[in-house]
Formats: sequence, structure tokens, C-alpha cells
Amino acid sequence: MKRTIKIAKDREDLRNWGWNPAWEASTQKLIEPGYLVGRVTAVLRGQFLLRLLDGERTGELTGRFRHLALNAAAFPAVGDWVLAQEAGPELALILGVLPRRNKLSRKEAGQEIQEQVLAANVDVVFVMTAFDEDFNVRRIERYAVMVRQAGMEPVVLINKSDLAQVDDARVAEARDVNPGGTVHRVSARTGEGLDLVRFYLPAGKTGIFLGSSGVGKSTLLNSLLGDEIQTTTPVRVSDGKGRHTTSTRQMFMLPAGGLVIDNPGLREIQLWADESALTEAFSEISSLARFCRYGDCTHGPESGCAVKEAVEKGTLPGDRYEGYLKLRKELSYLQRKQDPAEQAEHKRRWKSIHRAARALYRDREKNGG
Ligand SMILES: Nc1nc2c(ncn2[C@@H]2O[C@H](COP(=O)(O)OP(=O)(O)O)[C@@H](O)[C@H]2O)c(=O)[nH]1
Ligand SMILES: [Mg+2]
Ligand SMILES: [Zn+2]
Repeated sequence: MKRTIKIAKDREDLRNWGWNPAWEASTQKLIEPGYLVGRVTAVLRGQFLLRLLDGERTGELTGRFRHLALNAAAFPAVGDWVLAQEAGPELALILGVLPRRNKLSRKEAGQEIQEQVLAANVDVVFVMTAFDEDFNVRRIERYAVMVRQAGMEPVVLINKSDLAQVDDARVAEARDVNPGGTVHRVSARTGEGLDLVRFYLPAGKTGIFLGSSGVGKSTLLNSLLGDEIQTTTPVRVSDGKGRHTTSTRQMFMLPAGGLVIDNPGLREIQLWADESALTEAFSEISSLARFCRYGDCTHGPESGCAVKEAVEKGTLPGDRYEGYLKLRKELSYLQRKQDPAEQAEHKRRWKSIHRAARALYRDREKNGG
């Protein structure tokens, strides 16, 4: 007999922030009575803004959480659901992050080979560019791999359509590098395409805008927010020592109930992805590859390569092929840099972290820190 999962009474209102029966079902064993469940709506330096049943609170990590976290990716990201404990009128202590449904990651900027989670538990990712000098299909390609890695299809928005002709060729160019995905013309200024964007964001669904700074992410968000008395200026939270920190990523609720994460422009989008994300993002190349003479064809110097033949015949654009090779090289470099021994150690430590986290959930006596 199929059992229907009902949302516990004391979490009912979290539906507005994306909680649903699926979340309830997958986390039943982790949520002990007395724990608060909340969503991370903003990440600040060392602090978090949490949406809990009784409203907004500042969240801080327990010492134990910090101790158990192996790397930056284990820390709460915007969109995460967390278990917390009340600690004063405006503060909550974060005990753990509930298992993520998905995560949008990049390689940390700089030399470090580390994963940085930009957002978690997202339903739709808008890859945003504009009808101006920002437009670059290679960048869309790169974002597409990132989104596929998170298990989603990118929705490409080309903003500032007021600057373009109706039949601007850039829409078709963007479609060509986003096979299977969608591309829309929008204008935060005139409102063109805004209804389409809203369509992706019904109540309780979470979307995120990715794209370079200057493409109009904040302006578009403001247009979606309409006349709501809400600004898209970053939140500032006091750390109690008189200092203020400014949020990087932040979640907003649209008038119709959809949730949107604004994101500052990422100067560098280094990928944190594997081969399968590349295969999906370049699905037309993957389809061609089935006709290569050798099963392990690298589409390089081999003879009988169907991918290169397609380039020669002009059915696959040469720069698309080169874009593919470049990203593949970047990903294999990333893989080599993640030393296998280190990865084994990583796995082993994660096991013990999960074990400890389970013990932590069970052991309510010790959950104070
Ligand atoms: N022409 C035009 N300009 C826009 C549009 N949307 C945003 N802008 C302008 O683009 C600039 C950058 O916008 P902003 O929202 O700050 O970009 P963000 O860095 O992606 O958040 C601002 O000067 C906006 O007024 C649009 O649809 N059309
Ligand atoms: Mg902005
Ligand atoms: Zn080949």
C-alpha cells in the first residue's frame, strides 16, 4: 500500500519557501522533534540568513559542524535546507545541511582545486547574457556544462532585446550551443519575455540567474518583483561586533510565490564537472561520436572520425567542435589534479562524517555545539 507523506504541521508554512512532500519523505529520519528546519536565503561571510517558520533569523554554524566539514562544499549554500536550533531571539545554530537534491558548483577561483557550491536545490537555472558586447556563445557553452552537471537543462535568456532586431541571429546562435534546451529573448526594460520567465517560477519553485555582471540580472529581478516594496540591494547582517557583512547570493520571493536567487557576476567560471556533463551539453557531438570508427575515438588524429567529418562537411560548426575540445581538455586537467589517493581519502572521510552526522541527529543531548 502506498503511503502518502504529509507535511508535519510545524513545517506546513515552509511550503512557501519550497518545502514539499518529497522533502518531507526524504528527510523524515533526520528531523528529530525540536529541531528547526529552515532554508538558507543568503550567505554572508561566515553567516547565513535563514528562513524559518517564525521568520528570518541569522544562522551560525556550530563548532561541531565546522569540525566535521571536510571542505568548502560541505558548508551551507543559498537554497540549502538546514537543521537548526534556536539560540536567542534572532539567532539559530545550524547543526547540519539536509541532503541536497542538486547543487550548482564551480571550481573555486584561483589555484585551489576545490569545489564551490553556488546554490543548492534549484529547479531552474537561467543562463543570462544580453544583446550587447557580453554575448558570447562560448560562454553559454561553458555555463551549459555547469548546469548539466547539476542535472538540469539551462534556460538561456538573452536580455536587452530592446537593443536588437526581432530577427537577431544571436537567438539562433544561442540555440545551436544549447541543444535540447531553450532560449528566450527578454528585456528587463520593456518587459518583453517576462511572462515566460515567470512561467518557470510558480509558487515554491526556485530559480537562479547566472551570467556576467552587467547583463541585467538585478534589473530583471526587480522587474519580476514589480511594485513589491523590496529592493535588490544586498542584505547586510551585523556580526554582533559592530561589523557588517554584505551577502553574495540572495534569495527573493516573487509576488506569485516563485523564488529567485540573484547572483553577483562571476568573473571566472571555472568548471567543476565531469565527462558526463560535457557529453550532455554537447549532445549533437555525442550523437555523431557513435559513428566514429573507433569506440574510444578522441575526435583528434584518428581516421574515420564522424565528428571531424561533420566539421569538414560543414554540418557541425568548427568553433563548436573547438569549444568542445577546449572544455574537454579543461575537465581532464581538473580530473588529473584531483589526485586519486586524495579522492579515496575524501570518500573515507565523508563516510565518517555521515556517520557522525547521523549520530548527531540521533543524539539530541549533545546538539548544542
Ligand atoms: N537596454 C537595456 N538595458 C538594460 C536591460 N536590463 C538591464 N539593463 C542595464 O544594464 C546594466 C546592468 O544591469 P544590472 O541589473 O546591474 O546587471 P547585473 O550585473 O547582471 O545585475 C544597467 O545599466 C541596466 O540599466 C534591458 O533590458 N535593456
Ligand atoms: Mg546584479
Ligand atoms: Zn571521433
